[in-house]
Amino acid sequence: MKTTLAFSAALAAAFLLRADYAPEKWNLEARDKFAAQRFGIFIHWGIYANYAQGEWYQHQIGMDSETYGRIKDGFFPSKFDAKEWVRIFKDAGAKYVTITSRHHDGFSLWPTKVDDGFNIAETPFKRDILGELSKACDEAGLQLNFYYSQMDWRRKDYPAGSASRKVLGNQKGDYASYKKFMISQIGELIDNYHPGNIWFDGEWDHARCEKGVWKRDLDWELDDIYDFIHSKKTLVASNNHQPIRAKEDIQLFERDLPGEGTSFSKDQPLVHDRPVEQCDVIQKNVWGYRINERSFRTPEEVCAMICRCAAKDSNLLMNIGPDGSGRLPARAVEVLSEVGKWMRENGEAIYATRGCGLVKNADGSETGKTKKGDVVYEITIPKGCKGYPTVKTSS
Ligand code: JFZ
Repeated sequence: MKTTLAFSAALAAAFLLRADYAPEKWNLEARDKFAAQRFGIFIHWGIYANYAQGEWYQHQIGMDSETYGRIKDGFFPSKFDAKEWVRIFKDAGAKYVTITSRHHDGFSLWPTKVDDGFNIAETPFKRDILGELSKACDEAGLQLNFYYSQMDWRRKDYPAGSASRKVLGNQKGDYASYKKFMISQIGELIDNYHPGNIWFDGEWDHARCEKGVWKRDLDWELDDIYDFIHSKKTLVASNNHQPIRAKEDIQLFERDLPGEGTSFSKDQPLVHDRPVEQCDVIQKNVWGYRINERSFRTPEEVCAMICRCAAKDSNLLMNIGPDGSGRLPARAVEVLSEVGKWMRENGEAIYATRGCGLVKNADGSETGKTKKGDVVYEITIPKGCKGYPTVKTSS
């Protein structure tokens, strides 16, 4: 049994890596630059913030897009201040920001020219949120990246899959048309705001893993989309929970330490020939703003997460969901500020290091190791994150 499993894993790996594709020099450099950043802030924001029930609200209550979308006419986040957000992120020690340019509800946070008006320009707010954020990030020296949902709960040309069927019914769609639309939007995003990566999510609407075998009911023709993005010197990542493909530049793990396979990543072998990023939530159970979600992680916990990721040779992308007025939840801001203090003291053990492993000790504490040149950093995370991680240096 063991031999068979190992054998099929080797076959699968050979299949995934066989493609006659070799990343170009700019690409390898961009991957290195990304990996060195180690800590980023994820932002889930859209008109769903006004419902204040998380980003899956439309789906949860099975609302049709026409009804759901009416809330766009009241989207006026008067407190949105890109400079202030970026100041808070930078002060926390983050080196990049990844924001939902368009989530599953299909609403675009920039004045896209290629949709039917379901975007920020068609709200009373009108301002180009991604444009303002991109400018603020540039000024502060942070890299901006874009989450982009492949699944869509609104468009008529999107072919309904296992998750979207609840709102779309058995809509057949027209994938050729939908693909053209995605490529046009991604072209706009890259040309207008030069993101470091496009962070896909939603491919899993058309894939599932049964006893180790992947079943897919739509050919997304990802090679075409990935080649297009690469032609514009931008990296590709996908939160598809699947084994990584040759043309994906960053391996993503959702709410799971890379390689542990404890929950979402159970069917995702860690490859580690490319940068790795774990995304997770600061408000423990939701990505978009939810008014009654108060279970915030403590600063000690967030620092421990950064350390665990670094020891596992991975970035951490920590999510925050701003509210409908454009404010970051107050508790999240407090937590980030404390994380920033720790990062200013200890960032040397995190940024631009390589991870050398993480172990759990008998007393419940954890020890992680990172390395930069000849210097080894030994990081101790107290049991239950009761205090901040401590760092010892040796060479
Ligand atoms: C996805 C989104 O649905 C969620 O809203 C958030 O944006 C998160 C970062 O990504 O979550 C997933 C991703 C993959 C699966 C389910 C939810 N999956 O493979 O079943």
